[in-house]
Amino acid sequence: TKDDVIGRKRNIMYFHNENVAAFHYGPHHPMKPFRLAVTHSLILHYNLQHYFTMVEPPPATYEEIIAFHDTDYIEELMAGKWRVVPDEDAVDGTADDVPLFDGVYDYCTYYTGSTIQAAKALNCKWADIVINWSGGLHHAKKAQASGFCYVNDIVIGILELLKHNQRVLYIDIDIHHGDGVQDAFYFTSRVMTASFHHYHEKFFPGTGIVKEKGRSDGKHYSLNFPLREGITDESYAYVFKPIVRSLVKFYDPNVIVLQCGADSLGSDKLGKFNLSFNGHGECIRFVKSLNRPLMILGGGGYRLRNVARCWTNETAIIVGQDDVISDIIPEIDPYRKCFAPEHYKLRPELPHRFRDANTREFLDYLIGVAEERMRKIEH
Ligand code: VJV
Ligand code: CA
Ligand code: ZN
Repeated sequence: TKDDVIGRKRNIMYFHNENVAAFHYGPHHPMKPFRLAVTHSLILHYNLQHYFTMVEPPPATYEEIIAFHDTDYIEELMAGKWRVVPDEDAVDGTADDVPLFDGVYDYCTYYTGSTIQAAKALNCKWADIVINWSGGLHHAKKAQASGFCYVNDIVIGILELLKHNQRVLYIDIDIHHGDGVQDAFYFTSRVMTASFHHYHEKFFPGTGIVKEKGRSDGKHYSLNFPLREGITDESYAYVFKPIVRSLVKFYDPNVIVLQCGADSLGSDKLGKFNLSFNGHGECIRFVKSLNRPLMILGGGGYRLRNVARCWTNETAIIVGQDDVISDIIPEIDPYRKCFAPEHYKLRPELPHRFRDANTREFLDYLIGVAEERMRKIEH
């Protein structure tokens, strides 16, 4: 394909366990696992499965999950009951974010199982690129659920990759800060984390400022790009491309993990950015063009039809079919009615709801700080 100008054709594997889409966080909760069924169906109805090997992986085991998480915490999750923490007033408010719905532990085993098998496929060199749209739950902590995330499949997947790879680069384009992954690897130089996110003191999770740069052996191996609201395709590419290019040059990762949260799109229910399908997809195309073993994960995304559009388009980008497939949603897709308001288009224009508050000076400042840090990590 046109993306593999010098390289050979890249072997792609797609991991999906259909059980993951049947769970429900509860009425009116913004996170809807059903979006994964709509995404998977759209990918199949665009016939993209012709270009990758599709795998239905087993659920993660308890042993695999406790490679990162505390056993006491996981037992709570399995029992479906949070331990009562006396005088912790925060619990009430945040519990709405991470409700203990029916089968919550099983749900975690499905999305995490896919990420683990994806990591193993990269480790064994069965695949050059692996995809798991159900993964990318970047907020879960060692002993605490947070921000719609209970088990951190990304951390568990990276731990698996570290068995065969000296250096893992993690890039996160979800609109929220990838705090759970950053915290897990804050003290090591074997994982470099770079999160691009909206930062505002009132915007969840309230971390991810430039000053968070890693500690001890991990000093300079955490990077944060706290962006202001309304960022456009042009401004985003202006920071993303040079930074990621330098990261690969200076850090020289053996493998890249890319969390592709779709809540950075314009018109997301929780988001505040103005990215289009092309602008978001351009990040995936750019990372792919760097020709390193690559793991593609999902993440946030709260306008169901746009999540399905975004990740279908990005699957097409990965397999090199994005400029070939029709921009009209296939008529045979059983979920086609979901795409009605925008005339069944795959990549409709999205309304710009926020003025771009990211000035050129501010973006240059972010790039400048990051480049200075990156010179310190050269091998
Ligand atoms: O902003 C917060 C925390 C609060 C306390 C809990 N209330 C419900 C909301 C405010 C301070 N949480 C964020 C979490 C965002 C998680 C993003 C996850 C990801 O995309 O990065 C990766 C998958 C938040 N924003 C919006 C909501 N929570 C929200 C939660 C609800 C809700 C409406 C909004 C939970 C239940 C219901 N409505 C019924
Ligand atoms: Ca992010
Ligand atoms: Zn998010």
